Amino acid sequence: MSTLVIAAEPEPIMIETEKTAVVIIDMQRDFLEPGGFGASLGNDVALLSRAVEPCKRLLDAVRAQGMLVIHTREGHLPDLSDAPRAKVERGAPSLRIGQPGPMGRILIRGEPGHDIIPDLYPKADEPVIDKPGKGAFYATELHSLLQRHAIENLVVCGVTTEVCVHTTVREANDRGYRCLVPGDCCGSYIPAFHDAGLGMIKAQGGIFGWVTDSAAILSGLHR
Ligand code: TIU
Repeated sequence: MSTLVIAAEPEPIMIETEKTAVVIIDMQRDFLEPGGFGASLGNDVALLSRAVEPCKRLLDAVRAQGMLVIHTREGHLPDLSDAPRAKVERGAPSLRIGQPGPMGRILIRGEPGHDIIPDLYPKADEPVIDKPGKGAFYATELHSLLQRHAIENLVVCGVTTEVCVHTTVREANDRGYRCLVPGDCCGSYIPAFHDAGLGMIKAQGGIFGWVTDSAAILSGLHR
């Protein structure tokens, strides 16, 4: 077991690699590519692409260490039985969840748009958590999976910073996990919300967790 000290705000954090999982939130074509759910809500999806390379570098490094890597995907069953009406009713009617788009039905499990982008594709042995909500703990097996692996710390990456990353960090914090968020491995359609989201995590002595960047984690891993 190796113990890492990672430079972070509000203070450095010490983590044991075997008790730490890297969770990559929703790096799906539906959020990062034109014609998907993110675009249907009126967003410029190109803003998310800057998180891809840092995530890739981090994944390469943590995979080499044998750390647990978990991916999540937001999406719904084809019959929409797990999609609340309040969620489906958002956005222009022709572009709502379940409607056909260039990458298949929007935000529906099994459709091309629901898949993870090729650059960050999960390895065969990495768990993929399908989630109907914004948080990765709501209505999923994530907590029991982490408990089975005796995980105490999460490195949370992905999109979007203030929506699914933030909701997941809040859920994880209430369940007792220490959350470390590398800001350059996260992205938002709204840059000010990205900054504010990271600010909220580390404020008040780290009320939800720690904020760092991929370079600090890589340097902690290689020290
Ligand atoms: N709209 C938006 O910013 N995000 C989402 O709907 N889902 C995730 O963040 N994955």
